[in-house]
Amino acid sequence: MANNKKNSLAGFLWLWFALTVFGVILSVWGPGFLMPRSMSSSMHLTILTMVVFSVAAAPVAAGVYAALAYMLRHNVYRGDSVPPAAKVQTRENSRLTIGWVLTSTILTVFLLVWGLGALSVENSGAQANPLVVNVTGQQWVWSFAYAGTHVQSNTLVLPVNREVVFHITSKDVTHGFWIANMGVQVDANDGAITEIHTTPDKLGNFDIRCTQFCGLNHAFMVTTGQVLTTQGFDNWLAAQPQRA
Ligand SMILES: [Cu+2]
Repeated sequence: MANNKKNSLAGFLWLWFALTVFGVILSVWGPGFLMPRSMSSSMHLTILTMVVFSVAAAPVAAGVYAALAYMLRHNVYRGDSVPPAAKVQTRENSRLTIGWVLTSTILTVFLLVWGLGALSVENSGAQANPLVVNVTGQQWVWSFAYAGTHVQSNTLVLPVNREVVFHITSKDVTHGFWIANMGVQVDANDGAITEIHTTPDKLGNFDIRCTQFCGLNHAFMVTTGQVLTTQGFDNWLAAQPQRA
């Protein structure tokens, strides 16, 4: 009987361990094929945050699934004998209580500190000489005006490795300015200018979508963007028609 109890608890612990390893592997590998390709500093940080949070959550989720499997395996309602783990007193077991309160506290404080740190990195001031792009949403197009020039475009072209500051507004209802590849998402509101910044660091194409339901053609409020080399960007800018 004692041996049986031991085996049964060992099975639970092994399952917990195995599911934790699976969860950690999934957390580290998952973003590579589940998330859009990272093209900016903000998106690198977003993905890193997701990996760290998922790894921290893996043993917790694994514990829940292992406990569920354990209970199903030793089904008291089916008439099996009461499983050893179900006999563990929880309410008056101070060691167990201290253990889970302490673990939960450490985990949540860690997530809070990480989250605040990541937020302050994102909110830190702009670097010297950023590119300023004035973004306007209206039903149902995006337009991008490059500050200091008379260039206005319906596609967003950016130079690589230079910080870009977006000043975002709307001419009508609330829209949502979202560049998935850059980890940039913020509402575009009529009568207000919202600022968000990032530094593109990969060449290539990306999509820009509206994330606030803004009327009939909301689903089609999509445009494309491109990150070019500094020289490529300068050439593109010089080739654009100047609008007064
Ligand atoms: Cu919209």
